[in-house]
Amino acid sequence: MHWETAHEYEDIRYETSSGIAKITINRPEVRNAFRPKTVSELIDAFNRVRDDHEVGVVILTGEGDLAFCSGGDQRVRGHGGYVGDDEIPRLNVLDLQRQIRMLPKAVIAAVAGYAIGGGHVLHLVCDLTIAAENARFGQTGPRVGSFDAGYGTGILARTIGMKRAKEIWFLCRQYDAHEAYDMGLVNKVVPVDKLQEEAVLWAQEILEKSPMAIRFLKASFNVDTDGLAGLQQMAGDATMMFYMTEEAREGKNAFLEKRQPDFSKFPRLP
Ligand code: 2NE
Repeated sequence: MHWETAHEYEDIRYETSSGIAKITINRPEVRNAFRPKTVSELIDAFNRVRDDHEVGVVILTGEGDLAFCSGGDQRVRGHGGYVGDDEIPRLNVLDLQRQIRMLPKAVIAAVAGYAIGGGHVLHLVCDLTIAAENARFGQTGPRVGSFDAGYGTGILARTIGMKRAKEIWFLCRQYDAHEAYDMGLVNKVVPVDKLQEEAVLWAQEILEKSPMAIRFLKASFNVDTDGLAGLQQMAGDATMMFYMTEEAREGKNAFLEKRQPDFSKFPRLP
């Protein structure tokens, strides 16, 4: 697989190859912890993914074998959020979580090493997770004076069940890749040196499928959890499809031609 750099960033790498985008958190010196800039770059890269017709699947991963992501960079945690060069405290990773959920393309987390704290929530909001044998999962919030009680708890409980989700948050233990697999937290466990290859294989299998079907399925999995925002995503997808029909075009053309629309030829199916 030959990855081409699609855009240059400081804290992440954004590469593409044959319909797949690979986004790598590149701060191995802090186990790929994110600072506000890291998250801003991730948001920018995911926006590019959304607009890129060529890309159908994203692999989100961390640089090196030691960590996928260790959550928010505690060195820049200030009063009210994580503080960047602009000195504004932010929790912009929450925006990124929503963006990953709303992206109308599949996102696969490829996890080697630690997926901890906010890094654990990041893999959780991805559609699928491939774990390396050395992967370790867990939340640390109550130990380090933090919590993510949005997707961090809600999606976790929906993924592995309420009791296990509460255990993870209340005890702050770590779980290895096989325990995570048994809980339904990850889709597959592979040797560390096979992780990226396996993620690409899964991405390629998804790429062979109908993009529209994947888009609607992803939206449907999120629609109840995301409430009206989830419904908006799904309804927007339906509008997009409707715009592609002759029936919708008749409405637009009639308006532009200053005539009554004629919808009589369009069937009212059961
Ligand atoms: C990730 C973990 C378990 C790794 O342990 P280990 O033993 O493999 O490495 P070590 O020595 O702890 O870490 C290596 C270097 O990375 C830094 C460390 O301080 C250390 O630096 P040096 O001593 O070499 O200078 N490092 C690791 N994680 C960091 C982090 N998150 N921020 C800044 N520096 C970090 C172990 O390192 C660990 O437990 N890390 C902390 C995990 C954590 O508590 N994350 C924050 C959770 S809160 C959160 O993410 C969050 C939220 O709850 C709500 C909203 C947004 C974010």
